[in-house]
Amino acid sequence: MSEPIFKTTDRCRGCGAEGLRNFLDLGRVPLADALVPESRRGIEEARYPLTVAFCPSCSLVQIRETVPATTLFGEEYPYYSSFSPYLVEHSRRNVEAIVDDRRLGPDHLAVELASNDGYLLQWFQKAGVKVLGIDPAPGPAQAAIEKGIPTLVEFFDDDMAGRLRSEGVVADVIIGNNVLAHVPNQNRFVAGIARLLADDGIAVHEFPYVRDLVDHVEFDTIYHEHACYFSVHAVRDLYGRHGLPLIKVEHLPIHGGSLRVTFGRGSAPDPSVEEYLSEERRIGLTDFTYYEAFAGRVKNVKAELRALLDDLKSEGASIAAYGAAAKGTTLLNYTGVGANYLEYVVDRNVHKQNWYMPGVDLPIHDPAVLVTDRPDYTLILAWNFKDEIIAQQQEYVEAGGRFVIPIPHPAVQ
Ligand code: DWN
Repeated sequence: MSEPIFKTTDRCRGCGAEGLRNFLDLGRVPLADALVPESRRGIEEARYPLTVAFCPSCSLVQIRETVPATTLFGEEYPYYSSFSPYLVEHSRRNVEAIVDDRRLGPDHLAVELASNDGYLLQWFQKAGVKVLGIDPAPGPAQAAIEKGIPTLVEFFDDDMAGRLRSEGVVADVIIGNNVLAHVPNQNRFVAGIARLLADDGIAVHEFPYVRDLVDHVEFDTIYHEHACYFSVHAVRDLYGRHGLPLIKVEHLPIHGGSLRVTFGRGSAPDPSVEEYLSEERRIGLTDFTYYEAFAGRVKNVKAELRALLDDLKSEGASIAAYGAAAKGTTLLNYTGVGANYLEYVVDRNVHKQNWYMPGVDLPIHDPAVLVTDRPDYTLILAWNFKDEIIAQQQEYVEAGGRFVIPIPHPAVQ
C-alpha cells in the first residue's frame, strides 16, 4: 500500500487564525479520484482521515487534512469536464455572457485556472478572444492542447503569475471554476490572480456554495481535492485581502448549488453582494451553530440509504450505480455501500471505464450495460446531473429500470 502522506492543519487556510472547530468526521477514506486499475486490485489502498472544520475568525469551512496536490492531480487524474454535456453548455452560456458584457475580442486574453480539457476556453476561442489554459493534470491538459487550446501544465500560484507578467502576459478575464476549493494555499493562489489580472479586468469564479452543502446534506461533495467550502463572507474576505473587491454574486443550480462570484477593481459592487452578505448573517452561516447539527443529519442519510438498499435487496432486486464521480467515492466509502449492495458502476468517461471505484472494488463500465444487463435499480452517484442522466437512459426506464437518488434524502425515483 502507498503510505498516506498528508498534513493536518491547525490554522485556517484563509485567514491563518487558530481555533478551527471540527464539526464532521468522515473517517478514513481513499482519495476520491484515485480509481484503481485492474493491475492494482487487491492491493490495499491508501486511506486518509477526512475532517471538516469551521473557522470562527473568517467563517471559512475547510478540511483539516492536506494531501499533496501532486498526489491528487497526477498522471492518473481521470476527470474530464467534457463528458458532462450540461457542464459544457453551462460554460458556453457563461462565456458568451462575459464576451458580450465586456465586449471582448481579439485584443483580449482570457485565462482559465484549472482549464481541464478545454471545455470552457473553447467558447472564448470561438468568439475570437485569445486564450490560455493552466492545469496541472496532464491528461485533461493534453486533451485541451490537442483541441488547439494553449495550455500550461502547471499548478498556478503567485510565482507563476509573476513569471507570466514578466513575459507580458496580462489577463482581461480570469476564469476559475471549481478550482478555488482545490487549492491548499488559498492566499498564494489569489495573490497570483491579483498579479495576473489587468487593472480593468475581472475574475469570475464558480464553486459549490457551503449553504447548499449544509442545507441539502451534500456531504459527499467533501473529499480531499476540496480543501475549502465557501460562503460569500469567506470568499469576499479572502480576495479582499489581495485587493480584489467582490462586485457580483450569482447563485447557480450546478453541482448541487454553486456560487458564481465576480471580482474586479474600479467597478462598483452590484446590489447582489450586500444581499448575499446580509442573508448569510441573517441565517447564521457565519456562526458555528449553523454547522453543529450537520454531522447528525449526515448520519441520518447514511442510515436511510442503507435501510433503503436493504429493503431492495430483501426483495431480491439487483442494483447498479451511475457516475464514477469523486462524490461517489465519499458516499460509498462513508456509508459502507459497495459490492455488498451494488454490482458495478457505469460512467460515460472512457478514461474511467475498466477501472474500479476507490475503496469499494466496483468495476466501472460503459452506461450501455444498463440496457443489456437491466439491473432493477440504479443508484445515481452523480445526483447533481440526475435529470440529464435519466433523460439519456429512457431505454433502460422503458425496460422497467428505476433510479435511487441518495441526496438529500435517499429515495426511489
Ligand atoms: O470539483 C470537481 C467537480 C466539479 O468535478 C472535481 N474535483 C472532480 C469532479 O467531481 P465529480 O467527479 O463528483 O463531478 P461530476 O461532474 O459530478 O462527475 C460526474 C461523473 O458522471 C463524471 O465521471 C462523468 C459522469 N457522467 C456520465 O457518465 N454521464 C456525467 C454525465 C452528466 C453523464 O451524462
